[in-house]
Order: sequence, then C-alpha cells, then structure tokens
Amino acid sequence: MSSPRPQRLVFFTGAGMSAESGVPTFRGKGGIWKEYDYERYACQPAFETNPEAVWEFHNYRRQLVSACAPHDGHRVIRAAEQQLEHVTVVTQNIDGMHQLAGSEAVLELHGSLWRLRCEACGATHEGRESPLSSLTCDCGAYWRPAIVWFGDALDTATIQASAEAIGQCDCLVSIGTSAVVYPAAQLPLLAERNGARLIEINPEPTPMSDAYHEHMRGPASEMLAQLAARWDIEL
Ligand code: BJW
Ligand code: ZN
Repeated sequence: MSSPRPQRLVFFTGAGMSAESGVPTFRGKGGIWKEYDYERYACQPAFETNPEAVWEFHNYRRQLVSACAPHDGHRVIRAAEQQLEHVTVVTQNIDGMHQLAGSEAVLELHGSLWRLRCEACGATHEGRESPLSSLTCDCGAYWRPAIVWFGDALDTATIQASAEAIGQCDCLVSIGTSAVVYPAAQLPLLAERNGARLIEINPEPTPMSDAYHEHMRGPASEMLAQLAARWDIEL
C-alpha cells in the first residue's frame, strides 16, 4: 500500500550502501580496516611519511571500485530524485557510485576517490583512470587524494549544505552507516528539529538507532525497493 510521499527527502548513505555493488565496507566482516591500518595508508601523517604506500592503497581501491557498478538501490534513489520534489543525497562514500547511477544532487562529506589535489601548487585533477598514470603533478609534488582522512577537517561548504538539506527535510533515510565517525554521525539528528521522520536501513543496529522512528533491517537494495513501493516511485 502506498503512503504520502515526503516533500523534502534526504538519503544519508554510508559504506553499506555500496556493499551490494561489491565495494568493501570499512568496519565489520570483510571491512577494509581489518586488512589495512589507516594510520599507515589513509591519513595525512602517512601521506607525508610514505606517499607511495598511501598511493598503493588508493590505487588498489581505484581498481577495485572501477570494477563495481551501482545496484538497484542506487537506482531507486535516482528515480526518487527524478520523481519527487526535493531530494538530496548526503553521502560519506568516496566511491562515486551514486553519481554513476545518475544522481545529481550528491553531497560528498568525505570527498572522492576520483579527485586529486596538489598541496604544493594548488592544481586539481578529476578522473577515473585506474591505476593513476602518474602519482605526481606537473610541479613534481605527489597528488593527494581529495579524501577526508581521520584528523582532516570536512569541507565547510559541503557540511553546511548537508546541514541545511537535513535541517529542512521532512524525511531522512539513513542507509548502511555504522554511525561511529564524527561529525557525520550526528548530522541526521538535525532532521529532528524539523520534526522529520527518520528511517534507518541497516541489517544491524547502530549507536544512533534509538534516534530513528523506523528500522528497516535488511540490505539496502531490498529495503529501498520497499520504500519505492510505499512512495509509488516507478523504476
Ligand atoms: C549494510 C549492508 C547492506 C553492510 N545494506 N547496510 C567526536 C567524537 C569522537 C571522535 C571524534 C569526534 N569528532 C571527531 C572525531 C575524530 C574522528 C572520528 O570520528 N573518530 C571516531 C571513529 C572515533 N573524526 C575525524 O577525524 C573527522 N575529522 C574531524 O572531525 O576533524 C576535526 C577538525 C576540525 C578542524 C580542523 C581539523 C580537524 C574526519 C573523519 C573522516 C573519515 N574518513 C573515512 C575515510 C578514510 C580513508 C579512505 O577511505 O581512504 O571515511 S573513515 C571511513 O569511515 C570512511 C567512511 O565514510 C566513514 C564512515 O564509515 P561508514 O560509511 O559508516 O561505513 P562502516 O564500514 O563503518 O559501516 C558500514 C555499515 O553498513 C554497517 O553498519 C553495516 O551493518 C552496514 N551494511 N552491508 C545496508 N547490504
Ligand atoms: Zn602541483
């Protein structure tokens, strides 16, 4: 049975959203941090000490993600964007999977695997070549993945735009995040101020589950298919 569609909807996504595409999550079974210590491969001090090791890890992930494709859940989100008034995707994911599915209103809280910047001359580069053909910028310095690593500040404009969309929404659907990384973990709570309905999609409970009105305990693709039916979103 269908029910009224949200007027302003936010999808708040984490690594579990991409799990069914074959992209490993960070924590839990098969989580990437089990195999790779972020202090050696994914933080600014590691990049400054051993950029080659950091690049080995990031090139590995570029290749891994390149072989993955969006799944039906990403397509539900894209369809919602096309058929509902105001839809925003706020993602912690760096894999670009929402954009591959065609989503346009995507705010990337933790940056992107596909963007690079040079901290020496300010140059930037965007592209999905995997592995990267040259690890260095024309000026000779190593490219730095434009990813928000632990200890990095999040981009102010992105966090503001996310807070605004969440603060104004009447429904927030959180999908596939363990809700342990801050400040991202607390952003969905801003939706409460507007009296929004909070729905959590995750096979497991999270430290933020109590803040949600509805828990859909299952994989993203199946749970999003249920929401599509509920809101009469055509696929
Ligand atoms: C499924 C599924 C299926 C499976 N369907 N679901 C306050 C309190 C405590 C600590 C801090 C705090 N504020 C800041 C901190 C420190 C730190 C932090 O949060 N630490 C905690 C871990 C303790 N935060 C930071 O350092 C942040 N920066 C910061 O605050 O800067 C301050 C500053 C200000 C001014 C100047 C300078 C600094 C930055 C955080 C950056 C996070 N970056 C990473 C990527 C790094 C590397 C890389 O990729 O190369 O972002 S870490 C990693 O975790 C990645 C993710 O986006 C993020 C969140 O993970 P996510 O998405 O939740 O994934 P998982 O794997 O944890 O969970 C997957 C979920 O999916 C599970 O729940 C499964 O059940 C579920 N699932 N299959 C649906 N099919
Ligand atoms: Zn440069």
